[in-house]
Order: sequence, then structure tokens, then C-alpha cells
Amino acid sequence: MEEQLESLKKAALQELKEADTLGVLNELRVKYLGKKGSLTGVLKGLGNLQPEERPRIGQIVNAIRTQLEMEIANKSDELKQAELDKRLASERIDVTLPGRTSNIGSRHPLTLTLDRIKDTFMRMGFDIADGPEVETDYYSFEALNLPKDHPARDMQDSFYITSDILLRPHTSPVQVRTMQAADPGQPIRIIAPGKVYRRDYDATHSPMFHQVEGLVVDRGIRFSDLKGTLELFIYEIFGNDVRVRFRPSFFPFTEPSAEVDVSCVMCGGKGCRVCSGTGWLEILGSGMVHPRVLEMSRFDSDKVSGFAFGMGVERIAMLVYGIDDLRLFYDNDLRFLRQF
Ligand code: 2NL
Repeated sequence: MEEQLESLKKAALQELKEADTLGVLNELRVKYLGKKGSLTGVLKGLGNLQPEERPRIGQIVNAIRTQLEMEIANKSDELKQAELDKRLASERIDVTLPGRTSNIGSRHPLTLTLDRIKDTFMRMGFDIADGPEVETDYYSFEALNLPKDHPARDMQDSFYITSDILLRPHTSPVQVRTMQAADPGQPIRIIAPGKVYRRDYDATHSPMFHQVEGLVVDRGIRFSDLKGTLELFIYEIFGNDVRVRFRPSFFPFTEPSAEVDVSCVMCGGKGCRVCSGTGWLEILGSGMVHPRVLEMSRFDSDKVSGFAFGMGVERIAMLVYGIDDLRLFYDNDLRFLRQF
């Protein structure tokens, strides 16, 4: 009996030594110490022994049991530690690696240009006004002294929804609405930036583009106010080294009217492809508000006068950043957008 127990112990210790996973270790625990395990079996068989032998054998079985429990506990700790070491080695992180940079993007060149235009006029005391992009014939043409047979009203030029409703072809309706909402005699000093729509599409024309128009109405507004305001604006946007010239022109809603040119920002005025050899770039249309336009919006043209102007934001952005195709603004190609 003792010999049998001794070899059982030996076998168990040998197997424990060889156990290399917690799973195998658990199987061994069941095999030797479990309810149906070998040692438990011996204990159960104690009844068959001579009564005087029972305590001695029982003692030996309990000693083996205690020893095996201890060995299993030690081995278990050892295997757990080994497993942890392995995980720590394989999951090691290098805290000195540079972090992933987050992509925060940048503002669109048209937004940058629009912001600079708005900022410049705001510092001169202008308010920013806006209005609907779907407009009526009245606000788009009638109130601006564009008669029924004027070419600007051609179905070919504008996007009509009905014969009376269209996508605004300029932001002037915003200024008309502002004048008509104003208290009589209240001075007006606003710019109206926003999207406008015309039926055109090539390298320099898009069916949707951005415009900023401006309007000043007050007592004693003169052409010199128009000149000073627009000259200052151009120096702010293109720098103090450019030259500015005013050229007589015609618009139905202003009289007199002037187009404003800046010396070519590409060649400095010598003449190049961008300025078609003239040395000048046209960037603004302007003029003194036509008395009929003032009267239609309930202003007394004997008491007040005003000036107005309009410019294309895309054109200014192209000149500021040296972009030669307007379609780049709308392609949303990141290789283009990342440059601003
Ligand atoms: C251009 C020319 C211009 C105006 C727009 C305007 C608006 C009112 C009254 C009088 Cl409510 N005038 N706007 C005046 C002159 C020129 O734009 O070349 N735009 C791109």
C-alpha cells in the first residue's frame, strides 16, 4: 500500500513538473485530487484495510494531498506569471513614438477672400446684409431700373423658375430690400455678399458664383466718397503698390457709372497674358445710385444720394492667389485646397 502511494506521488510530481499550461495543470488537479481522483480513491478504500493500519495510511494520503496542493498552487503562480510576461512582451508600446497628427483641414480660398473683403468693409463702418437666393423679377430687375426689354432679363441669362421667379443674378435685391425696410431718412451703409446664378460655364464663368455688392445712401454722398472708399478697399486687398484707375462705364442702376481697374498683379502693369497686354485688370463696377432707383425705394433723390458697387469674389481670389481656372474652386480636390 505504501509503495503504491509512493509511486502515485512520484508520478503526480513528475506530471506536475511537465505541465506547461494552466489548462493541463487543472486536468492534473482533477486527476489526482478531484472527487474521482486517484488519491480520493485511496481514501475511499481505507475501509477495506485493517483497522490498525487505517490512521497511518490516512496520514500518508493526507500528507501527499497537502504536498500536491502546494505544488499545484506554486506551479499555477509560475504559469500565470509566465503568461503575463509573455503578454507584456508582445503588447509592449513604444511611448516615444510620435503621435498620429489629426487632420484639421483649412478654409476654402473663396471663404478666405470673402472674409478679407467683409473685414475691410466692416472696418470702414459697413454692415453685412443678406437675403433670399430665389428672388422675384421685381427685386432683381424692376426696382433696379432694368426695363422689361433689357437684355439682362433675357431667359438665356438667368435661371427662371416661373416667369416671375428666378435665382438671383446679382445680390442687388438685398440692397433694394434693405432700402425698402429702412426708416425714411435713415442712412445706409451695407455690403451684400452671397451666391448668385447665371447661365454660363467655362474656365472663367460658373453657373453659381459669389458676389459682393455695396450700397451707401445718405445726405451729401458724392463721387469722391465712392472713389476714396473703393481705392482704400483695393489697397487693402492688393497692397499699397498697385495703381487704381476709374473708367467711365454704364449700368442701368447707376449714373454716372465707372469701372475700376487695378494695375496687373502678375506683371505689375507691363502687359502680360493675364491682363491681355493692357497692364490693367478690371475688378469692380460702380456708380452713383440712379435717382429713379432711390425714388422707387421711397428715398427722396433731392435730399439724399448714394453710391453702389459690385464685384465677383472668384475673380478677386484668382488674382490674389494666381489661380488660372475658376473650376478649381468647385472640384474639391484636396491637392488644390491644401495649398491655402
Ligand atoms: C459689376 C457691377 C454693380 C451695382 C452693382 C447697385 C445696387 C443698387 C443700386 C445701384 Cl441697389 N447699384 N449695384 C452698381 C454698380 C455696379 O456691379 O460689375 N458687378 C460684378
